[in-house]
This record gives sequence, structure tokens and C-alpha cells, in this order.
Amino acid sequence: EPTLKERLIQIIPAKQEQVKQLKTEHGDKIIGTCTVAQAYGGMRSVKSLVTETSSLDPEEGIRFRGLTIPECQERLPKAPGGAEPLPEGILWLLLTGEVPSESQVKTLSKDLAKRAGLPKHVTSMIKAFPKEMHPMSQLAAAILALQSGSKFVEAYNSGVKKDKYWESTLEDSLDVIAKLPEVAALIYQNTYKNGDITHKIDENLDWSANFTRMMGYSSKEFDELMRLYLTIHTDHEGGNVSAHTTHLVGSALSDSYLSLSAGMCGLAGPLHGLANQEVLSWTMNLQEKLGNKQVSNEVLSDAIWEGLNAGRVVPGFGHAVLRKTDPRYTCQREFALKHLPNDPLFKLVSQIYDVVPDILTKHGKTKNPFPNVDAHSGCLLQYYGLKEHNFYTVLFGVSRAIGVLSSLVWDRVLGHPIERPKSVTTEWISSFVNSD
Ligand code: FAM
Repeated sequence: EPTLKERLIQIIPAKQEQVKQLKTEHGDKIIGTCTVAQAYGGMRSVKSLVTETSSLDPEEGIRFRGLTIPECQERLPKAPGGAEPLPEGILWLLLTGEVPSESQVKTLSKDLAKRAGLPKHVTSMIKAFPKEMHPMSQLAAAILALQSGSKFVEAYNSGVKKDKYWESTLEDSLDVIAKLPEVAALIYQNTYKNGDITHKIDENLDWSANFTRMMGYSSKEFDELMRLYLTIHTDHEGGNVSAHTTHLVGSALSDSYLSLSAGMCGLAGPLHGLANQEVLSWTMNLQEKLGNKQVSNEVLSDAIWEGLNAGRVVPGFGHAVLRKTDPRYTCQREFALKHLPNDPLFKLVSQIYDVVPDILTKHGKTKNPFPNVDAHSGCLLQYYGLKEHNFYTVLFGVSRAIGVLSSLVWDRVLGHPIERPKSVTTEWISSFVNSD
């Protein structure tokens, strides 16, 4: 059976040919337009990016290379005795568009384990970070510091041809994905625990289980949760802030480290990845305010309206593209129903799910009153003892790296150019609309 790189070498020529043909034969076909409202409105729905790895439907949610989340849960290889997909499997799927075999995933796990290990300057830098520095800032900085090992930079400087750029980008991407669990675990240990990782990477363990061990967790159920978590947060097509930023920075031929670090800075914003930390703090505040007991839907609704009326958003609800409950929310809810049905916080999260869509509909502003991925993840993590809210977005980031770096590899395969859309001024728009 071919390894990941061997399989990519087999697949790539046909895809390059297809894109070349599309560009020459249909290059002038219009796939989207842009209105004044869209230009001012964050380019919502403007079709102007190509991302191969996943696609988001407003009603159905994400499909990774054509597969829904339940299909991934069913078809991707699992750990022995496990029920959730291994993140290595989705990495393979996102890169190749194919479901890997068990043995291909095992080989990939071993390859990642071999690539793990941090240079000394990175470990000492993380250890020197003050505890007050947000873990996402630590993550972005650590990824930047790892850039000293970039194989793309080496290849570029030695004059490697453009059609080979993808190979060193793949190497860098696999290296950084392999190293991220240790980076994240060290940030965790440094910020909240005694400062050191005691687990040594085990080539016979999967990438995710090595990660949880380094963080100091060894429960089989938590391993399963993390495999699911690290699979479903990988990718959400190309226009979200972390994916688009990684692609944009990468389009300047910045390597995987520079591009990913930039993407992580975007993920750290409260309207994007940081929402998962905000959700748990918000939910626990609500729990405390309600006297840590079960209350009626009316009492809960009143408490939620209070925050809304004070001008705050309900974190974890709404989405720029989705118009239904996020399937990433649904699969986490199913995990909770299976493993922690009686957890008081899960019960509250469920009750919030019962009342918030109606509240946000009455509130009348948001285009989507349903929950997104972030509305559920914190509740699961805290159940297994991972209670440090500020750390949650780092887990999101470790997973997101898989998606955005797979996309970056394809940007290089297809030779996408530097991104440079045209901007206009308000004066230009004003005279344009008046000239009609
Ligand atoms: N609670 C209260 N108001 C909300 C709301 C919510 N959950 N979601 C949207 N709105 C408001 C929004 O602030 C805007 O108000 P203004 O016109 O006063 O500015 C209005 O409804 C229209 O917004 P929209 O078009 O429905 O949403 P956007 O596409 O502008 O924004 C989100 C999308 C996700 C940024 C927005 O829904 C939000 O702020 N949600 C809460 C934060 C959150 O959960 N973010 C995580 C998103 C997640 F999927 C991720 O990236 N990880």
C-alpha cells in the first residue's frame, strides 16, 4: 500500500491537469459577483476562493472531501477498541480525498511520532512565557519559533523549482502537525501545572493519545473525546478567518510555520475560535446565577435575555454561513448523551439549546439562531477535568492546523498565485453607484 506521499504523487498530475484545463477553457466564466453590501459586509457568500479540502453547506454543514461528520465517524479508521475516528485519518482524507486503510493510518501515526520533538530554543521559550500570557499567543509565538526548521525555506533558497514546492510544504506541514501536541501540552503544563511533560512520545500510540498523555490525561474515554474533537475542528472550508489567513499569508510563499502562526492569531479572536472559551465561562456564570440548580425554561430564558439586553452576544450561537444546528455541535451532543448524560453542565447546555433558538429569533438580529461547534466543546472538556477555559482554543488550533495545512499543500500543488483582490474606496463606490 502506498504511503501518504506516494499516494499524493499518484493523484496530483490528474488534478493539476484538470485545473489547468478549467483555467484555459473556462477561465472567463463568472462564478460569483460582489455587491456593495458584500464589499462592506465581510464578503459574505462571495465565491472567490478555491479550497479543495472541505465544503460548507448552510443547511447541512461541513463535508470533508465529500464526507459528512457521521460518515467520517463511520468510515475513518479508529483506535483499537475505539468508536471515534483517528485524526490521522482525516489528515489523510483532507490531503488525498480518499479514506485511508487502517495500516496506512498506522504508518502515518508512526511517521508523525518520528517527526515529533521540539528544538531546545522552543521549549525554553515556552517555559519562559509568563503564566498570564494567553495560551493562544503562546501557541502562535511557538509556531513562529519552530520556523527555523522549515524545509521549504531550505528548498526555496537552494533554487528548487516551483512544481516541487509542494513536497517541502508537505514536509513542513507534517513536521508542524507532529510537533503541535508537544507545543500545546508544554503550554498547558507551563501555564497551569508543574511546567514539565513527563510522557515520552510512543510510536505505538496514535497522535491524539500521545497528546493527551503529554497533557497528563490517561482516561480511555477522554482519548476518544479528543480524537473526535481533533477530527471535527480540522476544517470548515476556505473563507473562515483561520483558513483564509493561512491561505493568504501562504500565498506570499511564506512557509507552513509563518502561515499557520498567522492563522492561529485569527483563531484567537472572540468571534472565531476564542468563542469556545467564552461559552464555558458564560455557561458557568449562568449556572452560578441560577443557584446551581435546575430551573424552568422561563427562568433560564429571563437570565439569557438579561445578557442580550445588555448588548452582549450569546456565545456559541449564530454563524456566518450555517443556517441550521452545526453538525459539529450535534456529534458532540451525541457523545455527551452516550458518555455523560447526567452531568449537570451538559443538562444546562441541553436546556440552553432548547430555549436559545427561540430567544434569538425573537431578538431578531442574528441570521442563524442555532448553536455552532463552540457551544458544546467546553462542557465535554470540563467533564473530564480539563477546566482551564483559556486553553480551549489551543485544542481547536491543534486540530485546525490539519485542515489549513492540507489546504496549503494543495495551494502549492496547484501553483496558486499571490492573493491580491482589488480594493476600492468609499468615494469610488459613491461615484460608481451615482453613475448608474
Ligand atoms: N447573540 C446575539 N446577537 C447575535 C448573535 C448571537 N449569538 N449572533 C449574531 N448576532 C447579531 C450580530 O452581532 C449582528 O448584530 P449587529 O447587526 O448589531 O452587528 C446581527 O446579529 C447579524 O449577525 P449575523 O449576520 O447573523 O452574523 P455574522 O455573520 O455577522 O457573525 C458570528 C457570525 C458567529 C460572529 C455571530 O453569530 C456571533 O457573534 N456569535 C457568537 C460568537 C460565536 O459563537 N462565534 C463562534 C463562531 C464559530 F463557529 C467559530 O468560528 N468557531
